[in-house]
Amino acid sequence: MTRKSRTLGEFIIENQSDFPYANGELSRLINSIRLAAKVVSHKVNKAGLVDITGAAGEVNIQGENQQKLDVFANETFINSLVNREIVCGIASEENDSFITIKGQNKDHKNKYILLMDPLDGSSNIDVNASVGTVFSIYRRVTPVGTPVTMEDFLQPGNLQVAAGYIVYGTSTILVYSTGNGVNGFTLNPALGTYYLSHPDIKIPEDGTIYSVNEGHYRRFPQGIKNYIKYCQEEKGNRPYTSRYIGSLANDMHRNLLKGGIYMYPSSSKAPKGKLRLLYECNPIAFIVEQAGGKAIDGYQRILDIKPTELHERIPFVCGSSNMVDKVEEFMKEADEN
Ligand code: AHM
Ligand code: MG
Repeated sequence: MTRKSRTLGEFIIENQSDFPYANGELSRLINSIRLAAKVVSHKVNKAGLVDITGAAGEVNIQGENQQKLDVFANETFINSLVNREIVCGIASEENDSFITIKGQNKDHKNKYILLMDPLDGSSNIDVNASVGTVFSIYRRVTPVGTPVTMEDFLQPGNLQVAAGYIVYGTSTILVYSTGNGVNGFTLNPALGTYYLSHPDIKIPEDGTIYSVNEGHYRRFPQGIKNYIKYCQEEKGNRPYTSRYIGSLANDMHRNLLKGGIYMYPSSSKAPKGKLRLLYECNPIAFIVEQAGGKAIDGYQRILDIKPTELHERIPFVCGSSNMVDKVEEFMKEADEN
C-alpha cells in the first residue's frame, strides 16, 4: 500500500500505540472530530444553495428555524462528542461558559476536554470564501469521577495532548498533531473518506508570504509597523507577498505549506489583539511548533502563557521560525528606542 492511499481511520489505528495511557479514548475523540467535520463540510458546500446563511433565530418559509452556519458547526461538534461520551467537558468560542459532560451513568469518567473555534472566519461564508475549524485537546487536571472545573480549561498550551484544524477550502483538509509531528488528510467527498495527503508536514524555516490585516496598520505597535515596512522593502528576496484570507486556519494552512508568517498584533483599539488564546492561538501554535515553526505574542512563546480566562485574547505572531524571530527582534528594538 502506498502512503497516499492510507485513510485517516487506518492512520488513527496505526498510531494508537503512541498513547499507552489513552485506552483508545483519544483515538475515538479524533474519530468524532473527523465525522463532525464531514457533516460541517457538507453543509458548508451547500451554503450557497440552501437557505442557511441567514441570521440565527430567523424562521424560514417552511416555518423552520434557520441556523447560521457557525451555530450549526458548534452544535454539530458538540453533539458528536456528547453522544459518544468521549470528553468530560467542552469550551467553545460560541458559548459563554464551558459545558460539563457527565456521561450516561453520571460518573464523569472521561479524561479529556476539548476547546474549539467551530467556524473560524465565519464572515467569509456569505461571500463563498474559505472557513475552518480549530480544536485543542487536553487531559483534565481535576480527578476523574468529579465534574470538570475552570481549572481543566485554563491550562497552558504546552500541556495540549493534541490539536488540529480543518479547512473547508477547495477541498476539505483535516490537519492534526498528537505531539509526534503534523499530518494532513484530504476528504474525498464522493466516498466520505479522508486520505493522508500531507504526511509529516514541515514548515520552511523562511518564507516570502506575510499575512496581516494591514487596514489596522496605523494602530499597530511600532515594532510591527517596522516589520511590515521590512517585508515591503526592495532587498534580497523582498518585497514579500501579502496574502490574507481572514481565516486563521486557512491563512496558516497556506503559510505552513509554503513558508510565511501570520500576524494579528495588538492595536491601539484592541490592546490584546483579536484572536482567542484558548480556541485559536494555542492549537495553531501547537501545530506550527510541531511542524518546526514558532508562535509568540510579540515577546514570549504562546504555549507557555498561563491563561486566566476562557475567552482571553492575545496578540499573535506565528509561522516560519526565521520570520517570527525577525518580528521579535523588531519588537525589542522598537521598545528600546
Ligand atoms: P472568527 O473566529 O470570529 O471568525 O474570527 C477570527 C478571525 C481569524 O480567523 C482571522 O484571521 C481574523 O479573525 C480576521 O479578522 P479581521 O477581519 O479583523 O482581519
Ligand atoms: Mg476564529
